[in-house]
Parts: sequence; C-alpha cells; structure tokens
Amino acid sequence: MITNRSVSLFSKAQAVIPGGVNSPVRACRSVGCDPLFIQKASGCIVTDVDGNEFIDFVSSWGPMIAGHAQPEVVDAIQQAAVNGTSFGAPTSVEVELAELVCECVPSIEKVRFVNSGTEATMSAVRLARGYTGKNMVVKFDGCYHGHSDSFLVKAGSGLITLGIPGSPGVPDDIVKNTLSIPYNDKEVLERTLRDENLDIACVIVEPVAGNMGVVVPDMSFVKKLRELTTELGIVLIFDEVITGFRLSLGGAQERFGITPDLTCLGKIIGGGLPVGAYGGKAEIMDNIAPDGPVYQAGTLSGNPLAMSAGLAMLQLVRKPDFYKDLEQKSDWFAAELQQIADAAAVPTVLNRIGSMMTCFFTDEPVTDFESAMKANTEMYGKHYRNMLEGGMWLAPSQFEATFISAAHDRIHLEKALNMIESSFKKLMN
Ligand code: KE4
Repeated sequence: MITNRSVSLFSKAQAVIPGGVNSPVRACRSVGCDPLFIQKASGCIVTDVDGNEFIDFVSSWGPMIAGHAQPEVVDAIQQAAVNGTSFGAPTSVEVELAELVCECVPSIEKVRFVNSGTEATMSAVRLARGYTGKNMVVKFDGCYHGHSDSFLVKAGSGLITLGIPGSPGVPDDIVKNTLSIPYNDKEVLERTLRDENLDIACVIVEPVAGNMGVVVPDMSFVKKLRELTTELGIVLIFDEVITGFRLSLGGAQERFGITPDLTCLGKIIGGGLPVGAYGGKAEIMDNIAPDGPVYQAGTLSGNPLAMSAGLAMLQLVRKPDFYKDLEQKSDWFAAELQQIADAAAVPTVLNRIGSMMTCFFTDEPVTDFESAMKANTEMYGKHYRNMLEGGMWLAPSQFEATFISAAHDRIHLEKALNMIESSFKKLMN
C-alpha cells in the first residue's frame, strides 16, 4: 500500500501538532503503526491522501450512522453556509433541532446545545452539583465522559477508587470529589450510594459502555442504579454521546425503558459537525443561566451550520425502518462474525448491541473494566494491521467500538467478514 503522502503529512504534522494529531487515539500508537491521513469519505468508504480506499467501521467514532457525505446533510450545511456561518445570536434552526431532540427523547424536556460531548457532560455535572448543592460525582471504571478534569480519574481496581488523577495537570482537589467504581457491580454500587459520608450529587454512566470496548450492562444493574438514585435523591445522568440516536431513536434509555434525570448527547446529533447537548427535566434544566444560577456558555453553541447538519442527520435516522434495517444488518454481521470466531483458533469475545460492537481478543467474558483490560492488545494490533492491509478501517484501539452504518451494504460486510477470517488465520500462524 502506497502511503507516501500520509508519511510526509504525518512528519509535518508532528512538527506543529502534539503527536501530529488533534486527538490522541488517532495517532494509532496502540496498534503499532502511523496514522493515515484521510482525503475524503462517502457512504461507508474512506479514501486516504494516497488514494487508498477502506471500508469504514470507525464512523468518525460514531456520528456517521447514515454514512459519510450524505447528500441531505451536505446540502443542509451548504445552504446554511451561504447565509453566514455564525451570528452569536439565536436562530430558528437551533429551535427546530431542540424540539426534535425533545420529541425523540421524551426524558428531555429542555436541552442546551454545546460544542462537544465533553462540554455536555462537564455542564451536566455542574448542573447536578448546582441543583443538589452536593459535590460528589460517581462514575464507573472504564467509562469515558470526555476530558474535563472531574472525569480524568484513574480507573479503579475492584474497590471504590477515591479520585486519583488520571492525568498530570488535574489537581487532587478536583478529583477528590469523583469516585470511580466497577461497572456492572450492584453490590459496590449500593454500598457507595448509601454511604452517608458521601454527599453525592450525581451518578454519570454510559448506559452501554463504548470506551472500554463495548460492554452491555446487566439490566439488573441499570434498574438498581435508577432505583437507588431515585430513592436517594441523586441525579442520574446518562451519557448517551455514543448511544444517543445510535441504539434507537430514543437511545439506550428507550431501548432499556429506563428514564434518567439528565442525558448527554453528541456525535450523531451534529451530523459530523461539532455538537454536544445536555438536557432533561425542566425542573433541573431551569437552573441553567440565564434562567438559573448555574453558569454555562459558548461562543459557537447552537452554531447554524452544526444545527443544520444535525437536523438533516436526525431527519435521516427518523425515516421508517432506519433502525430496523440497521438492526437486521448488524444482527446478520455479528452472527457471521461469531461463526468465524468460533471456527478460528484465536480466542475472541464479541460484545454487541445494535450496530455497535467490539471483538475482544480474550477467552473470558468482558463485563467490566477489569475483564476488558485482560484483552490481548498486541493481537488486536496485528489484527488491525491485517485489516488495514485488506482495505478495512477499524478503530485503532481494542477499547473502542466498531460501528455498522446504514451505508454498509451486504457486499461491504461480506468483504469485511472474509478479511476478518483471513486475519484470524494469520494471527494463529
Ligand atoms: P467529545 O468531547 O470527544 O465530543 O465527547 C466526549 C465523549 C463523551 N462521552 C462518551 C460516551 C464518549 O464516547 C465521548 C468521546 N468518545 C471518543 C471515542 N470513544 C472520542 C474519540 C476521541 O477521543 O478522539
């Protein structure tokens, strides 16, 4: 595969951008190769700057559920752009998108748009603290909620982990109010939330974890989480930045029938442009400035191009049978992949829900951070490189999700399955 232009670009990039990338995972450090630079994408195909084409299973980390460069989304952005790109004033399109989000996610009575998932979760936690007058945030080992200080806590072991900064630059004073406990563990959850020494403002959770690889929680865990937070007056925040409009029109909360107090969104609702959102009960949201005292602001929040892209994207996913077709396609793909994995000698565990999945290179169930960390990342790196050589674009980390989009046709998926089978054989030689 010719990669001269990527090599040259990466060299230039490293001179002026830390690691040559604007987000660490893109540096491909964990899969033992240098990043390829993308020129364009359409449907489920991405094309790098050297003209190499790949079937894309990263989907820009989730937003591209309908496929890349969908005409309706591109047209919406182009039409918005000719009228100007930012006004710093309210526009009609942000009201339209807000109304649509509230219609699709009934637990969201009011929503505030921001510019990233990080901003959404950071703001939701500040709101929960302001609304309850309490400080402690409970999160779960292996769940990622963006890079704001409160969340950069070293993931726990099997015990409650008092906030240990997960990154230099995050003061102990910040993370001492963040507890990270094991995902899917009802006993530790109950013990923590009932601990009277802890003034817990909120629990924030990925209702399906996508950032330790895909881990689908036991429903008993999710139900217990909702019961306890209701009983104890703790704000329950669903971080649906990945699962929102991915698992269904109403996200994981619709699929599970569990209603959070606040929901964080991102990715799909921006149609590929920078958008995040947090929303929920009006009683809580009315505490946000200018109605209430909890401050949050943003120059480009509700940007007309991003709102237009998001509106066009949501109108695509609202089409009849969009999720039904995506579910059927994903069911078939996962079943075929499981057969290949069972036939191969390579130990793998496939975790999947809807069109998001992770094939862990391990021989035991992956139900939380601790079990996810047992995966063979070296083997994943070899698999990644095999698939890249074979024209498949996977997430450059064992601990991310693979996404199927509406743009993946049977022929693309069959090619991918053949390449997976070939890669598994190579891994065992
Ligand atoms: P952003 O700030 O990256 O838009 O969103 C942060 C975030 C919040 N919550 C969840 C559940 C998320 O998955 C994310 C970001 N996801 C990662 C990939 N899993 C973004 C990719 C990257 O960091 O480059």
